[in-house]
Amino acid sequence: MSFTKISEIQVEAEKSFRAAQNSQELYDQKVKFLGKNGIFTELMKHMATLSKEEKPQFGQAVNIAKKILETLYEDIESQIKNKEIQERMLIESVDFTLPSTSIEMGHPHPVQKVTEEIVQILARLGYSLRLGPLIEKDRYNFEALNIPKDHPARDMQDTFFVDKEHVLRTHTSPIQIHSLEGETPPLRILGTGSVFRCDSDISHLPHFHQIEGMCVDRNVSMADLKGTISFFVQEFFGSGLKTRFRPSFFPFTEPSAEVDCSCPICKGKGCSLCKNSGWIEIGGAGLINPHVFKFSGVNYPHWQGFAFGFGIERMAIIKYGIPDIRLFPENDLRFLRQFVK
Ligand code: FA5
Repeated sequence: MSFTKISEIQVEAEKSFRAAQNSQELYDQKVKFLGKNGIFTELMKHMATLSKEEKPQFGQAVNIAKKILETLYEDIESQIKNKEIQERMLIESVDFTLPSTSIEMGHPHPVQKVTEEIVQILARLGYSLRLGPLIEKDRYNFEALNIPKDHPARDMQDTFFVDKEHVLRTHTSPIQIHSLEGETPPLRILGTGSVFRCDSDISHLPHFHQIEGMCVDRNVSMADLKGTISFFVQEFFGSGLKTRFRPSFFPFTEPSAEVDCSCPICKGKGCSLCKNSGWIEIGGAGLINPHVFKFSGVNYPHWQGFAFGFGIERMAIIKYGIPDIRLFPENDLRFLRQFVK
């Protein structure tokens, strides 16, 4: 075994390293020449056949060749790895010119949509929005609205009691009282939000939504109330619809009326929604009862007023011909998606 053999193998290894096309091929060549069972390890076995003087020189020559090859390997490896990273980045990089995958956007719930629509219509008549607590003192939900304890009118609204003095508000009318107590007339306010009643069937929910309007000013009459509601009905349901008042009773308004509008589906001709009557009930209204002003310390008859209240789900049912009120809280996307626009 001559020293030339070492340089022959070194040259062959260098050639193989340089010929490698990728890091795996390069690694295979490293194993072949420098590995534990590689050609250089084989070479070292010939040491036994050498003389005492030749042995250290041979060993040193093998080690130098190995060192040179290891350095060369590292250089080529870093070049190949860089090239591979560049190639991978080209393949895997994000192509910003591709069309995006569609992302489904959320949209307002029909109750919110209808609320916003009503608020916008009445804002044009100078009404602005107020909110109130969902848990109300008995005083605000009943007492100050002229519904004393043991008054039969309390049975009109099946109440969820929180404790002896607090209820889940059964209507948005308490917002009237907060406004009368905290603000100075003239007032045009809207109160809206969740209300709760122990009630559940095809047209009643235990948790539903109302919107309430209150106008307090000088010389307010039923004609002003009717004019306001007629304007609203035509703007919300469509022009040409009529409004009618039927005598009714609410302790907080006097006189009181149930408000009907001509059926927006059949335009008054008669259909299943209006039960062939041509009319459909949308809420209650009336002139503010002087007792309510007295309870909240407002100077009556210097100030007078009217109020009206609608069920929001009911307004949506009428406008969109929805067959069952229970669809609103179900959150079935097939139902909700119909209100995207
Ligand atoms: C009231 O709640 C009065 N506060 C409205 C009012 C305000 C009258 C201001 C006068 C002046 P009523 O109980 O009728 O009234 O409810 C009003 C509307 O809420 C009804 O016309 C109906 O559309 C809706 N509503 C009532 N109960 C339910 C229920 N359980 N589920 C869904 N909607 C309901």
